[in-house]
Amino acid sequence: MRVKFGECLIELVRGDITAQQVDAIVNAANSQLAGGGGVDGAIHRAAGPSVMEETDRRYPDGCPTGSAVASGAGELPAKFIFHAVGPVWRGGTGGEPDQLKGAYRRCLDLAVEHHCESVAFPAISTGVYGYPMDLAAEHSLTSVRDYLQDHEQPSLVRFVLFGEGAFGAYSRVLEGMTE
Ligand code: AR6
Repeated sequence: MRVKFGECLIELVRGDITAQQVDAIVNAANSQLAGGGGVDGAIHRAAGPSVMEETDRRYPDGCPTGSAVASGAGELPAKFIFHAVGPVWRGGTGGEPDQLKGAYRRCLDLAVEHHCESVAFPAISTGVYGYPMDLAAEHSLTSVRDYLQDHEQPSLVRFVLFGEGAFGAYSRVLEGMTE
């Protein structure tokens, strides 16, 4: 599914984020940038050890929740990896929506700074971090749409969704944005 906002496109696909042919892929990292399971594990396995070496060297203090940092992409087809730290879901009253939106916005700023025309995101925080899928779809798509309407770049933002549930939730929200 694809929807245009001005000159920019938001696209939803099902699949594995490590296989994406885009300028930058986004990792769902933790604030220590210590690696882990889920998307993080898959990205580091596919990219090889140079990525962790680089993040250890450049970001010894990690990355705060709601933000992101950039590295090279090792053996992946992308040019960059943006390591985004989404919030752990604690019921929604601890600022989780603002933190999730902030993580997406910071990645889009990094994309612009690094001259990336295309960026692929996973559904940050919806795995181990427990963010409810419907709310994550609404908050992340709203954040990206607002950014594209304000900045008119990057040209392509692709959400790479792992399961049927994630794809359905994001599709419903994106469809609602076209009405
Ligand atoms: N491609 C696309 N999506 C994926 C992939 C993949 N290869 N693998 C899983 N997903 P998660 P979080 C989906 O847990 O909730 C790590 O240990 C998955 O189904 O990867 O932000 C980190 O080190 C889910 O919908 O990230 C952190 O400690 C979504 O990606 C912590 O998990 C995100 O799930 C971050 O947790």
